[in-house]
Amino acid sequence: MLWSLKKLDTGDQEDDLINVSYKVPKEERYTAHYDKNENGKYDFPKEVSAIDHILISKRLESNIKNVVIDHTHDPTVVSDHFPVIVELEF
Ligand SMILES: [Ca+2]
Repeated sequence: MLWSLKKLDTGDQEDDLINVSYKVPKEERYTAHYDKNENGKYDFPKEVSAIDHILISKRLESNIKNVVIDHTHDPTVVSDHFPVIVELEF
């Protein structure tokens, strides 16, 4: 399981589960903000990390239509997490 969470660069993973984040461009693979310097501001990119994941069965990999991490809100105002969204097509 931990292997799936750490290996984000390829869908060719050795586990039964696929971390869908490999479909997101590297520069967009962050899911959370932590105000490390406690200044109340969103200091990108020093204060972001990838701690939220969606793992799916390898059997569903061919059904992935799109994966996005929604960074449209200000994490100091709303949630400090950015949602991971996977769209599957059947
Ligand atoms: Ca800050």
